[in-house]
Formats: sequence, structure tokens, C-alpha cells
Amino acid sequence: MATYDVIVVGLGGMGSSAAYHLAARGQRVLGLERFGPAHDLGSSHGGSRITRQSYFEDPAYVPLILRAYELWEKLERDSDRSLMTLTGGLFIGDPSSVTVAGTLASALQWDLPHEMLSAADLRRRFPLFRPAPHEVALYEANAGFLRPEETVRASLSLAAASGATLLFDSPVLSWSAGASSVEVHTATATYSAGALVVCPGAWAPTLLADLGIPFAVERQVQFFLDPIGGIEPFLPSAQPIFIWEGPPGTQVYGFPALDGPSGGVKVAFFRRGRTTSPDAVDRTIHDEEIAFITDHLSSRVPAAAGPFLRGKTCLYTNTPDEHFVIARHPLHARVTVACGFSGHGFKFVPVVGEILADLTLTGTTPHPIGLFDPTRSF
Ligand code: PYC
Repeated sequence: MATYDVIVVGLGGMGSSAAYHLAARGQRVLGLERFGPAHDLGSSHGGSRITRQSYFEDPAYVPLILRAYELWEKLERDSDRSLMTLTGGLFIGDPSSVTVAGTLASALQWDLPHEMLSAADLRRRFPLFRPAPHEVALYEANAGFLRPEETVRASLSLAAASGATLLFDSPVLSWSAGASSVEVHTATATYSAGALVVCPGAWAPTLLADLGIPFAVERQVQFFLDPIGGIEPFLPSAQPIFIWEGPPGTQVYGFPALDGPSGGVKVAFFRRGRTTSPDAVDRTIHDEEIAFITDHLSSRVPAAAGPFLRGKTCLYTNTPDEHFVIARHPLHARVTVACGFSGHGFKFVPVVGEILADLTLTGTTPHPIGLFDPTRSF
């Protein structure tokens, strides 16, 4: 039987990055994934993800995103792929909204480049956007978009090139950890190793039940719309990514047109999804969902509110405070966990891989991860 130093369960964004970082540090890695490489049934697909630095969720994320930007560039170089494009980003809403006030607080605390735009400034500079008079925008030049599937492929191919064994269509049913080894069980095999990294995405409620965290898996819909008047004004050279906070519960976000006329413009609500489970999730996009987002956009970014081209469902795995969980497992010294990314984790993929490798090999990391402690009170 093959011998492994580390088994990585789940090869989405986080797990593929962990497998790469561990293999690159000389570990004999086995990666296990329930579906195929870079699949579209979890949380790392849909063609694009937002990246941004002035972090409204908490300024504690800023040192991590700054390190992630260094590692995104390295991953692009090492894999010879284009993964990150900086288009600039607009964070729009009432000045007191979390999106604006939180982004500004992070920018000021960490001295990150940004500009504040009044409603009139925003209309003049980015005419696609129609803010109300009381709304403002923070513009961050270092925001942009990432390519999730291409990122997963990059990490997987670099992990394999460093000697990792990667097995697909191998759903993990359970795992156990003892004093000297770990075991992982699929339907057809049992694998053992010295250490385990669990990156289960939306399968956290079952594979990491013993953390005792009340995860909520949320169904999200990504809408691809055909812009009214053509895609020219929506090209990445002209349109930044945006997050726009409206009335409570309606934070809408969008991307430039990344993939030519047939790709359309991707927009979605940040949250507002229904609680579900990965096995029961409704993958159909319903007419009333299309009507709701089109109507919401029609007064804000009217040119984006064109015909529906296609949609994709995606899963968030939310913790109650919407902060991540990244740590040594509190009950098992040989197990490291990364989960609960709550819909805003992808931009951290390379630094999470680095942290998981640190924790697995040394039990600690120089990165500030106190916010992600699984034993915090929920
Ligand atoms: O991670 O920045 C993010 C994001 C915005 C909307 C959904 N995710």
C-alpha cells in the first residue's frame, strides 16, 4: 500500500492549494476529491471571483490579502496562467453602509490606496452606474477578478508536478485520527497517512460535524445577462467589479464582460440565498429569481439588466459570524481544517494553502489567523 505524509480531503480552491503547498514542501501528498477536477458542484466555479484589499468584513483580513496578492502573482508565474486581473473595484452604498464604511475603515487602518466618489463623481466617471444622491462609492484600484476554475487547475497541476497523487470521483465517507496516524475512508478504499487536511467546502456539516459549528450551507445563483446596448462599455478595460449595498439584505455585485459577447455580464446577490445541503440543492434557476435581480439592477446599472443568458448555482458554507475557520482541529492534533468561507474566501486561496501547509508541518503559522479559531463563541 502507498504511504503518504498528508492526505488532503477536498480539491476545490482551498484543498488544491493546500495539496500544492504541501507537495512543494516535499510532502508525499494524497488528494481526494468527490467529483472531477475543477468541477461546478461546489464553491469554486462560475468563471470569476472578486478580489479586493480594503476588507469591509474586518480589517484583520488585510495582511492575509496582501500576502495572497504576492502568492497570486507567484501562482500565475509558476503555472504560466492568467488568474488575477485588476480592473479596479467600486464599493457603493449609503456612507453608513457596511460596504462603504467598512471598506473605508480598512483602507484607512492599513493605508491602502482608495478614492471616495460622490454620487455625481461616480456617474461622471463610471456612467454605467446610477447611484441615488445620498449614495457614495469607494474606488479601489487594486480590486479585480480571479479565475476560479483556472486557479484550481493551476494548483492541481503544480501539486501533481511536485509528486502529489490526486484521486477524483472518490467521495470521502469518513475519517478518523489516532495518536500516530490518520485514516480516510471512501466507498472503495481506506487510506492512511501521518496527517490530514480537511477542506470540505459545503460538505463541512458532515465531514467536520465534530467541530460543533452550526454551519449553514446557502444556495447562491450567478446570473449571466446580455447587456442592453452591447458589451463594449462592460469590457474589463472600462468596467470595474462592484459591490453595491442597497436596502437591508440586498448587496448586489458584478463583473465586467470577461468572455466576449456570448459570456455576458455576471451579477449576483451576496447572500439572500436559501439554506440547503449539497445533495439536495435545487440547481434550477427560476424565472422569479431572474426577474428579481433584473428589476434590482434596472435602476442601478440599467444597461446590465438585459436578457438572461444562463445561470449557475453555487454553494456558500456560512459560519454564524461569517468569518472563516482555519486551524488545527481542536480535538485531533494530526488534523488541520479550513472551512466556513462564508462566500468570501476565494481571494485568499493561495495564502490559505500556505497557512494549511504551515499548520500541518509545524502546528503554527506566522499569519494572523486568530479570527478563524473554531473554538470561538458562535
Ligand atoms: O468575496 O468579495 C467577495 C464577494 C463579493 C460577493 C461575493 N463574494
